[in-house]
Amino acid sequence: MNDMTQPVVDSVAQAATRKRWSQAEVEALYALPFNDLMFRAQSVHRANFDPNAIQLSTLLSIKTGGCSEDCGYCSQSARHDTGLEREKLLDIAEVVATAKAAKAAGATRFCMGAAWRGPKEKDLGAVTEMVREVKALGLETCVTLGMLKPGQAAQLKDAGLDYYNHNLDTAAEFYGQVITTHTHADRLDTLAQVRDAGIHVCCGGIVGMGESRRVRAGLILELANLDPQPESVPINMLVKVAGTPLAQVVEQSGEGDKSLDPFEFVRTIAVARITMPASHVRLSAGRQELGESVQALCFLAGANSIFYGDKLLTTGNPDVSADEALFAKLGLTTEPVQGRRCAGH
Ligand code: SAM
Ligand code: DTB
Ligand code: SF4
Repeated sequence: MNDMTQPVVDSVAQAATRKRWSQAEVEALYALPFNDLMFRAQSVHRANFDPNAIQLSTLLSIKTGGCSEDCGYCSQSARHDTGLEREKLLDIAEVVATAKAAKAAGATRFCMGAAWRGPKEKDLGAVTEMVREVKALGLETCVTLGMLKPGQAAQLKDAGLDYYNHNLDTAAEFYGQVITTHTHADRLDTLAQVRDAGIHVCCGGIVGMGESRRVRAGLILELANLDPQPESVPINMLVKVAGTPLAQVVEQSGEGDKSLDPFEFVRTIAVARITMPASHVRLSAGRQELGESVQALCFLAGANSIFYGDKLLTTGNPDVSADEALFAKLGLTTEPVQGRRCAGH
């Protein structure tokens, strides 16, 4: 591709006007020469956001382990022997103390995760109280509680919830190879309930589970064709947790114990950025394994959010001090709450 200007103009204009992407169009983005893909992603990113500002979300597992579901990647499923201890729902005081510390460290959003198929009514009451108290600290609030029943999203909205995280995780065609205890359609149903309640949607997925590029493109396609598109799109690199079925499958596959090629991960970020121009694309699980250079490529490809804090839910994340050092090296700044820039800046 010699004319470097026209494709960018096309992609920005089309992204602004188009309603639906096709599988072939998303696969064509993946197949671009790496430099062309990065240029297009950068152009879309700069038209929609400050290219040097990163949004920081901190995660806390408020209910760990013992989950009824069989998600093949997850350390918290009761069906996998990962050595993780099942815990009770945390006390509100502990959650608030952790949220205060996250705010002091610079996070603007606090995301509370529970290892549930979905919340029981009694548990939802406790979670809505956590949302109220965390919100009162001046943090944006996010929860990820699994599948919702009618009326539950409205209760969360009333408590002041800003975002609900519920991932499609992988394309519909591959879903049954990863999870059998609920369906891809169930996930879409909860996402619709969240949207209807007026809560911002945080929805993404996982790559590196042994899926093909076609499946990765299918995931991005499904996310980009949600209408409206999710405000936040976490892209997770599989963390291979010992004792989970997927860690075994990936390690025993023809690729030996190799992870997904890092350039394929960067391509996924770039394709997400191009197809979802106004969404925050979050570099999520797997940052420790990616290392500084690949993370820098991800920021260049349009990632503009991270999970910030020494732990994800049950696995490790880069230390806060390591992230501060990386941000300093790259001249990155942190985005204030509601820091999205208007197109055209
Ligand atoms: N139980 C709720 C649910 O499944 O929706 C919320 C918590 S669940 C742990 C949230 C997300 O974390 C999953 O949808 C998946 O995308 C991600 N995740 C979990 N384990 C992971 C792993 N080992 N590697 C990468 N991402 C993972
Ligand atoms: C998301 O997409 N990734 C986060 C958050 N949403 C809840 C969770 C990552 C979990 C990684 C494995 C663990 O720490 O248990
Ligand atoms: Fe349970 Fe969520 Fe883990 Fe699936 S991803 S096993 S639903 S905690």
